[in-house]
Amino acid sequence: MPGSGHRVWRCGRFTLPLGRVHVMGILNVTPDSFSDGGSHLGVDAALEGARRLRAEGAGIIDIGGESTRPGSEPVSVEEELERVVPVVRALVMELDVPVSVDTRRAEVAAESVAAGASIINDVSGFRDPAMVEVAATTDAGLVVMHMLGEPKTMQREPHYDDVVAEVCAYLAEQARMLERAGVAPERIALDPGLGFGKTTAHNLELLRGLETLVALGYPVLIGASRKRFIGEVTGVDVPAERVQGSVAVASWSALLGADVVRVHDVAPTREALAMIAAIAEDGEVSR
Ligand code: HH2
Repeated sequence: MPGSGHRVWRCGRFTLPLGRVHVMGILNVTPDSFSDGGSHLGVDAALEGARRLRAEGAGIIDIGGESTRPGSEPVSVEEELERVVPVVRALVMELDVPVSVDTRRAEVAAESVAAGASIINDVSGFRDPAMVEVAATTDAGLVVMHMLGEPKTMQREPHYDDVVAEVCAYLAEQARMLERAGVAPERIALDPGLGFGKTTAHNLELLRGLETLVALGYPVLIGASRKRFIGEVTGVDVPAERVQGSVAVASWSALLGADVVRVHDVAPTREALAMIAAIAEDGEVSR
């Protein structure tokens, strides 16, 4: 796979070597994922989900307490804190794996890091100065994602003159801004935000042009798993059945130099990546 050399992604107490692809397993603690029940039931169900992801070989677990699907309404900070922080705390106690928190809220990010999370995954790309402050005052790894507008409105006729150039320019500028705020560059990973204010054609163009993003020199994360554009290409309507299309995108991304893939279906993704690694003869077949 193209050149990550001996670079690393620093995420709190974890230093992730680049040059092999890390699988980030998705653990959504939103009510639509784990139906009704109080917060205790939420923690138990989340722990069980995390154990399963880990057993399948996830190297990072990403916890999200707010749905960012197109058209979704934001939840209150209090509710997000209640959903996410106890799960972070429980997971960090039980599993020796970097825990990532998928949030746009500075309070949620700060409390999650205090509870042991190692990565802040911000789908709004650290636009909020309070988020930048949290980034600068912790040592967590950061995922800086590109999103056009807000989840509620982002799919209303998104337009770009050159989607690859615009997304890369935005991410490079956000990375520079974080570095100016005092964040070490080895902590920063970039994500083009597939499906976040992008048509199917935009998503495909971003994947085709992935090397331009990789060339910026930061670790690159790709989150395509089960997304609508995969359904549009493959004709598979049910998100949970979009496994093959999702694995294809993860494989393509790995070949073009992505460092992390964020997925629901960890086991099949790992199998595909192991096969690619074996063919590439980099000696890391057991990833
Ligand atoms: N996609 C989703 C959520 N978080 N984070 C990053 N860095 N990159 C992504 O592509 C990304 C993300 C949306 O997917 P999902 O978790 O399946 O849905 P929801 O946000 O509704 O929980």
